[in-house]
Amino acid sequence: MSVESGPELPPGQTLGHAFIRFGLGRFRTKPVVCDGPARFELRGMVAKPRAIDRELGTLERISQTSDFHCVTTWSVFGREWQGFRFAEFCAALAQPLPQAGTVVFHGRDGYRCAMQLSDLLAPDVLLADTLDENPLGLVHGGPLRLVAPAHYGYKNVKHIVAIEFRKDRRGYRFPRPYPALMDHPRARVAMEERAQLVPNWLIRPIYRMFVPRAIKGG
Ligand SMILES: Nc1nc2c(c(=O)[nH]1)N[C@H]1C(S)=C(S)[C@@H](COP(=O)(O)O)O[C@H]1N2
Ligand SMILES: [Mo]
Repeated sequence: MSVESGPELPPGQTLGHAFIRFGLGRFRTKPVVCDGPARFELRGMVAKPRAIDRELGTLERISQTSDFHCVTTWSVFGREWQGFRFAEFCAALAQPLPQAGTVVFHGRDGYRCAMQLSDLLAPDVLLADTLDENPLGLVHGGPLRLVAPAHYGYKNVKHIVAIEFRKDRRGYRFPRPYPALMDHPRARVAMEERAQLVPNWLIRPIYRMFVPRAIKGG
């Protein structure tokens, strides 16, 4: 029996399958080197733009068990992540300027996605380097990824190479060839903010059709 809804499942989500490597088209299949320590460029409206690597180790290490919800309607429950709180990274290392309101995460595979800075300060938002006690590898976004459980999977950028603080979203586009409409500025799972303008009753079945292909190709 497939579970279509339940007390713990957010609206429109299904408990489908194991936690697989998931990605959109060319981003999923693009070869990515993901070994070595986490290292990324801190860019934009911050006190001091620079490369961040060992500095991350000065932050408190935390473990968190959270659920994961892909916008294409599959969910997985209870994965244990380890890493650093984004809020602490912000306060201690990034130190964004007062005008900064948006953060763009860039992945090694060319994928990128923006979130509102205020959403990223929630205590369950992590820069994660470990999943279920194993270092993050190719499948789940090594060496460092974003984990923002209250937001759809597409906001949880994997293989982070740059974190860019911006004033607003102008000049920022969802990665080609995907239309900007597929990106919601907040993408909160509980509010079912899957996309912009397109209604959920239409987008759910369309996304569901793409899931088997995305898994198989991975
Ligand atoms: N760099 C990068 N990050 C990404 C993606 C991607 O293709 N490339 N796909 C996004 C999507 S749509 C989802 S659902 C999650 C999937 O995470 P997983 O591969 O760990 O299951 O990663 C997100 N972050
Ligand atoms: Mo996704």
